[in-house]
Amino acid sequence: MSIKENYEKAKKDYEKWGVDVEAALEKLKQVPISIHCWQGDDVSGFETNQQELSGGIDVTGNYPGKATTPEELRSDLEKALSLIPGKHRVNLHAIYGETHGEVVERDELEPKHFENWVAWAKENQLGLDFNPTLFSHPKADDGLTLAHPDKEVRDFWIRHCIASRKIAAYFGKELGTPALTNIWIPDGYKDIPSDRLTPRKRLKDSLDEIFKEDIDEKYNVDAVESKLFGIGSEAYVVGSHEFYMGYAWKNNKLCLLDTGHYHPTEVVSNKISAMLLYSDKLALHVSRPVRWDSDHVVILDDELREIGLEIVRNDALDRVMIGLDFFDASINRVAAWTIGTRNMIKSLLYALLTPNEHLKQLQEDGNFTDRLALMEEFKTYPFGAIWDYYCDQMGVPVKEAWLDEVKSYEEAVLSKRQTKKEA
Ligand code: RNT
Ligand code: ZN
Repeated sequence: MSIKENYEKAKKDYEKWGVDVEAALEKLKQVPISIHCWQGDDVSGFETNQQELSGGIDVTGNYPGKATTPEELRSDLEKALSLIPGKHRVNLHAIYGETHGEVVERDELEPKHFENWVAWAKENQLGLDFNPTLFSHPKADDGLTLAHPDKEVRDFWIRHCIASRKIAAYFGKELGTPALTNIWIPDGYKDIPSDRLTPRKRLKDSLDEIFKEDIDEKYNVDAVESKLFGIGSEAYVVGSHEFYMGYAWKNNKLCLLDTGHYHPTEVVSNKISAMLLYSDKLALHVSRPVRWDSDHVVILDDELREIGLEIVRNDALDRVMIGLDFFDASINRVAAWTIGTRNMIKSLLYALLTPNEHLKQLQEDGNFTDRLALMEEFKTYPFGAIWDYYCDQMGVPVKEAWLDEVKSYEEAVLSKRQTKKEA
């Protein structure tokens, strides 16, 4: 049977439950995923005086062929994007600026250092998002930045964050779609603090300074990302969930929830509906923690499906800014992007093909038997046939065919990089 025939047959199964499959695919096409550039080079960036990765995050693995120049990274991203259905966004970090051999301090970064990215985004019809980089830097070596006791250090990072928001506004203006600027800082302590409040007061003040600079939300939208612990900040993180949730809601900023930043049995899927009751928008870093905040490549597991369902069944596709955040250096990096992003999209499709209204009604009626029975049965509905058809329609490889393309790319491009380096 052809892809189309399989699709037509599968469609009937879903239509029996009142699911409009065509409308679901139309909706799915409109949802941009913000793809993080940093999977392509293990969060290295292109700073002239490049520092080792710090901030309590870690990338493990040494799969050959990582991007070491902006051209390589963009080429790898293009490859991945050609294997992912839909129009998406690329999420940059400040360390990905291009200063052409010049040392430019982070508080002096300007839009011009990102003009190649913008030109590329225009060519590829992509939106861009942004992050100030408050790690991998001598001024972050003691694990404190915006909450640092030394005002000079704080001021440096405040200036960097303001510079970043301006760069993001430039993206927004040039590309006609607002950039999301997400502030994440590593600040915390390895061991039990004797004072939890003072650093939090300082972080609050620093954020106030950063956001004093008024930037049109047509061009830039701000988010803040919390965390539970990091390597070296096991006992205490200044920017905890409650800290940023309070800050965001009081100051009209977006809360960004990273799926690896909560207690092991605490899930982001259960937070979405609660948070959307009190704020218009929410941002996500979809990641996969394995025993810790390990940032494994996103797979189609229960939690990813539940996240997709929560976004779709609450009609929040335009209220939740979906971004990805994983970095695995032990596998082909283009494959990592492709796997993770295709899975994110699959979870949304799965949710769009679920008869959510019917299931909601069962719950209202107290019919928990049918609720459980149907939710389980829908798991083995012919979802794959609809997904294949969607990929085909969107002009990207069907099923695992994308893997051959990654392998050819590895042979033709990535493996040459390795040889070049060894030579
Ligand atoms: C770290 C945060 C943060 C980073 C990126 C590189 O725990 O998740 O979002 O992963 O900024
Ligand atoms: Zn994150």
